[in-house]
Amino acid sequence: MKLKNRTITALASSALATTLVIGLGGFGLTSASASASPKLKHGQTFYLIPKDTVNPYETLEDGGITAALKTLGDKTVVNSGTTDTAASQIPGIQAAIQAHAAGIVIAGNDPSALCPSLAQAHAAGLAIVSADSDISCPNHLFINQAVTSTIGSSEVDLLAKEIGGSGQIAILSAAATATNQNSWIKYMKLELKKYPKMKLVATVYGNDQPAASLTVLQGLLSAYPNLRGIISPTTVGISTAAQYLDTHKSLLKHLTLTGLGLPSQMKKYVLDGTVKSFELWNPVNLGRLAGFAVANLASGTIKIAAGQKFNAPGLGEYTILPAAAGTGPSVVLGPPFVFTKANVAKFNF
Ligand code: RAM
Repeated sequence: MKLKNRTITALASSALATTLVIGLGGFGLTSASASASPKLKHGQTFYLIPKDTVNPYETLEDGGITAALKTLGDKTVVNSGTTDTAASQIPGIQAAIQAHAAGIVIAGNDPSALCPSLAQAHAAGLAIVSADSDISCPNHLFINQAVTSTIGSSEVDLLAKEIGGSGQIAILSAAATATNQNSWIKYMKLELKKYPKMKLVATVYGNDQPAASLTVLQGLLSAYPNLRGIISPTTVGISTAAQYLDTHKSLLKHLTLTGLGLPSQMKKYVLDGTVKSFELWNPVNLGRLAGFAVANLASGTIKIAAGQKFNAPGLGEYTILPAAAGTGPSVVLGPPFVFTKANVAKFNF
């Protein structure tokens, strides 16, 4: 993907906004921008149910949601587990219902296992937004970080460019049930058809836990000594693999790592040459967009229907897209961004 100065400026300035939002404990958005949504209700409570409460990516996203909702005088409660399973998210949904919350923002650890609980939440009148990782149930809006097919295809294209479009490759993913990674992998497989000499030999799952990611990575390396490339579409997987390759540099003679990472975690490995390029979006902005979306739904200012528009102060106006390719009504934050040695140090998320 070509780097565009405009995009760099936008991402970097939103990184600056991130500093303000996070650095000031959530008071970063101005009242002028908040007043852009005069009809929104204030003083509501929302439950945030991330994949888990320990992944730094999820924490950044939740920080963005909380910052956005604070500008409206709303409160957030984060309630999830420490492992990426649907079972660890169900208590959070039940707690939101019990607390008569106005809405839920959830990153699905599983496409369908959460649906019975979410149906109860919908019946109790809660607005439901999924962000980062979708769920397959009706009656919710998905806030997508970027077009799903583009995330998958661009990761394959990045790796193909680096390894000359040939050799054995593997995927180091997150939880085996994660909706987002599985959708991206589906599009990776389609894109691989363009590269007949690149062969996907294995997909392994580190459950978005550093220790488990390291174990499956080591298994991969011993099972496939001729592996030329690894795509890790998870910030936990790619940072774990980068750390391992950094201390086993002889592997770099034949092995290339790419995927989706946080620039703050990957900077060291890009600057020292362990990783050449990887992708992501701004997770804080994804959270801010999800926060304004759930506030609008809970205030009744928009419906979950294609063409409905809402303002996300500081980010712009967004339009709900029609259901397509297995995804229900959704909103897309923007294109993924490629980080390299030339730009990785500019970002602080
Ligand atoms: C991990 C999580 C998250 C994903 C990022 C790229 O932190 O799995 O869901 O969006 O990676």
